[in-house]
Amino acid sequence: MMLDCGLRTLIVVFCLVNIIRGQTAPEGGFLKREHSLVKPYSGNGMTMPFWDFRDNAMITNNFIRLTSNHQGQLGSVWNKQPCFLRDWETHVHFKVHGGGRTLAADGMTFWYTRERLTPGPVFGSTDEFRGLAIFLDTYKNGQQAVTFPQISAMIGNGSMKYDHMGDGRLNSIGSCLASFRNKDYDTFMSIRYVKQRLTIQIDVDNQGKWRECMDVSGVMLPSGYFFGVSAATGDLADNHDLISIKTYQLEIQRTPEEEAEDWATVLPGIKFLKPPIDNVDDDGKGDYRNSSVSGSKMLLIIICGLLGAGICIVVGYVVFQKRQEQNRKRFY
Ligand SMILES: [Ca+2]
Repeated sequence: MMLDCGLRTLIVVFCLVNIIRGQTAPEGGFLKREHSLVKPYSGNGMTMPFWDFRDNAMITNNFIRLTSNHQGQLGSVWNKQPCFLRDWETHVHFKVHGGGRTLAADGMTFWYTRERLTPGPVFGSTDEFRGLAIFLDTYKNGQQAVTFPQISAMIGNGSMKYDHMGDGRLNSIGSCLASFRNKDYDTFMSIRYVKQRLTIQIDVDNQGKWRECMDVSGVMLPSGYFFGVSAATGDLADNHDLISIKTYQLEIQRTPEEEAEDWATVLPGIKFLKPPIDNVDDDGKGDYRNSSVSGSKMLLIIICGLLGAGICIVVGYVVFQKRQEQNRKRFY
């Protein structure tokens, strides 16, 4: 009897942990209602207090459907208030699902940008944006030998274009593979921005804990930009559902110099330039860096060149010797 009771308690605790997992506040974090989107979204189904939505986006009681499982759709939600938090962490609860077992498109994007409510070709929002984009890309346009979906991030400066044909690879600051489609459990993404460090974690494996997707330092993002989430479908489609966005203000110790910095005027960018980052199981097929000559290939070319030059010298010397011999014979 005691054992049975204990087992039941354990099961209840396990269920509770599963219900709240991925949604607990980060340590030292305060939920900012004005940058969060939680149920009930709206009293009348037409407006939300802190968020705008447009195009095919549709509010229901339990989720916001950015696109339904139909071709050529796009939709987005955008925070009405700019975010002036220096350090923040945002948890996005989402669900991507559709009839295609492996083939679907295009995906959804989490934004922290100067632009808002501007539809366009990048997962339903505008290209040449300023700020952060995190792409949850379900359709592989490029030639990488990996299985999608992929999550990748980019910092736009207002003139850079999203690299559609390479799935964002040209301007990517990091990426990871994440199987988040057609799950019968909850899927989450966490975006943390503290002291120029961007950390993206995911909870898409029903493990009840965060798994690192990318961790990038030197990321410059000014305050005063807008949070948003958009999605698009193409010839292939998916339901892209947003269930919640929870933004937490983080209390981080700063030096007086750091406090004095005017973070609103910082230009979006990344301090440390590095080549596009590959996914772990990527074998380099379709790698842009392969279009230039690599170090090992250059060494091979030099060796071949030296060998060729050596053969030429030897052949030349033999021919010269033969001629000298013939000349000497003519004298005798
Ligand atoms: Ca793609």
